[in-house]
Amino acid sequence: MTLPAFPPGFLWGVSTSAFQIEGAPREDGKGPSVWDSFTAVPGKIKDGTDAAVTTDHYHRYREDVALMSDLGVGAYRFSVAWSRVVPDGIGPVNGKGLDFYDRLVDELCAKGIRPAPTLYHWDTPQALQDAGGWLNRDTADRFAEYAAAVAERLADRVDMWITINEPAEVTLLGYALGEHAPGKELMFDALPVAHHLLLAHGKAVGALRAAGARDVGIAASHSPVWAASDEEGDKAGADLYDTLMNWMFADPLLAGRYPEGLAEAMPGPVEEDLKVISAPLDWYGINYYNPTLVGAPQPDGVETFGGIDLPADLPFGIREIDGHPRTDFDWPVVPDGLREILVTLRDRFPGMLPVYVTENGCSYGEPVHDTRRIEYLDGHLRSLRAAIDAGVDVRGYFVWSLMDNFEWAEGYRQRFGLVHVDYDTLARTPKDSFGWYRDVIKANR
Ligand code: GCO
Repeated sequence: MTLPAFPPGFLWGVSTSAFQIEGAPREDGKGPSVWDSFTAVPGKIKDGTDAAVTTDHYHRYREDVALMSDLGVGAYRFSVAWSRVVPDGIGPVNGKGLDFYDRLVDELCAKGIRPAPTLYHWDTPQALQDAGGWLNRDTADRFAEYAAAVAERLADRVDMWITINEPAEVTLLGYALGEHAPGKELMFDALPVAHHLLLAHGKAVGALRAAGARDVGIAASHSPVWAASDEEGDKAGADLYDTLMNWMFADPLLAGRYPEGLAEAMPGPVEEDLKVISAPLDWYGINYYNPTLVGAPQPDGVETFGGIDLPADLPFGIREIDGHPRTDFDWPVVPDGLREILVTLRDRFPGMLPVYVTENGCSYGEPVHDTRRIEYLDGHLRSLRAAIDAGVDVRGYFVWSLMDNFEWAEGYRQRFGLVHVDYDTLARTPKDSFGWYRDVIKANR
């Protein structure tokens, strides 16, 4: 059955991030990032790999832009590696690092594809980590300086900017659970990280606008949180999780306040900071993968969640979502969750900004005939269309990801691409989903 039509001007795109695709960790003056350090620690990456080469996009970007041109996308969301631009996190800008993004942007513009850079997709310069990383308030100022340097170089050709990707995952996976770089296991002592990331975002918005950047947004992960039952304990567990993963970030950004009880946990002049954090945006980006079923803590509950080992003493319990198919990452496939979270956001924030789905996609091992990916994307686009019908102002959709790449702690075990990458030869082969997405885009032109 063909998909329903999307509104005129709807933006079709694909997403990637620097660390996951670029390789070339030391080339042209790039400084080390926390992910370079983290992948070097034995045992952190489940398949024992690192991202020193990954898809070698740094050298093959022309080929990758040609693939996108063939796909017919209107926009490409990539990220800029902070430590290519400011190798030591502070001090001189590395012109050669910026040159790479300059060439990439030119190549995209020549093919009529809108560049949509993300300024931070998790690869903090190691030098800043050595000074505390996101536990240190100064990191927010360093980020704004870096944002200004990128905008000064690219704002004449870029009109879609994303400050930060998924502050919730950085806080949770990087600093609370230690599953991601920088590998801190601080549990609730990680809360200042959330505040500093939000502050960095707000300061970067100011720096970007001052440098003439137009169309500024953020990419935040959102998961509808379902309570395991109507019982008080389950509802309380679900509420707490919902607050920490969804509203601790969205409320400050979109309403200039923290959910009840959290402002007190944050460092610094919080009320003043909230004014910076809630600097007006042009749009809001959401990354959606699946809902989360949460209840009261239970001693015999699931111990892993999305491949992550959970500590035993959490104040909530994550439950398995039954009755839905699963991706090869073992994530439940629940297309309607996309409509649900879009409507929830619209209802929570009166006068909600236009929204882009900045990431949505799935890990399946099928090398080329990826029927299940087509089903996944088809279902999610129908769900997105239902949200538009319900009055949510969704302006575009970006598939995660253009091509298979380095999936963080999973290494190369998870393949999210529309394009298959052979990691021995680095050959790119479009999968069936690539042809399918091309047809969807064409039908909506
Ligand atoms: C994220 C990141 C991506 C991931 C993707 C699949 O959402 O975690 O933005 O870098 O690769 O989401 O896990």
